[in-house]
Amino acid sequence: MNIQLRRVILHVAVIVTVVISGILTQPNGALAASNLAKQPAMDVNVTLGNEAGDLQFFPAHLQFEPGRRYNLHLNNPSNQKHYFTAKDFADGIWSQKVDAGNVEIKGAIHELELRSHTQADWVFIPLRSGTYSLRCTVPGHTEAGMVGTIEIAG
Ligand SMILES: [Cu+2]
Repeated sequence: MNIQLRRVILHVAVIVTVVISGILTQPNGALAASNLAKQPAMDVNVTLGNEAGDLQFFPAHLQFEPGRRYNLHLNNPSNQKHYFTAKDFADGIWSQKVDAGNVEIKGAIHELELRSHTQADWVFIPLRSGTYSLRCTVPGHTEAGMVGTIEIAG
């Protein structure tokens, strides 16, 4: 066997080994998550308070389906800060990212504070079905009715 042919065979063997080991070491969960993360996001808009100063979420009831990718667009058009606090809900989703201004935050998110006249996009995939409470934790706001429910149905 000449050296050229040996080199070619060695190259092919290395490539085949790399490809096969790549397939074998890819966990199914990671493969599924990466496919889910690429599906188009469904847009959902929530407004925290309003220009008139009402202490409410608009809408106050949100519904999601497990396994679908969402872009929750949060907008605070009011003259004060508000929180989007739903910790149990946050435990039941896979957060892909939060996009806020020029910053993109990746990883688990549990609570967002939106200052006056700011917006943020929360991209996630619900995993566990259930009904979760939502509230604004600014002192007095929950008591004034700035609460809601988030349902992951399915
Ligand atoms: Cu508030």
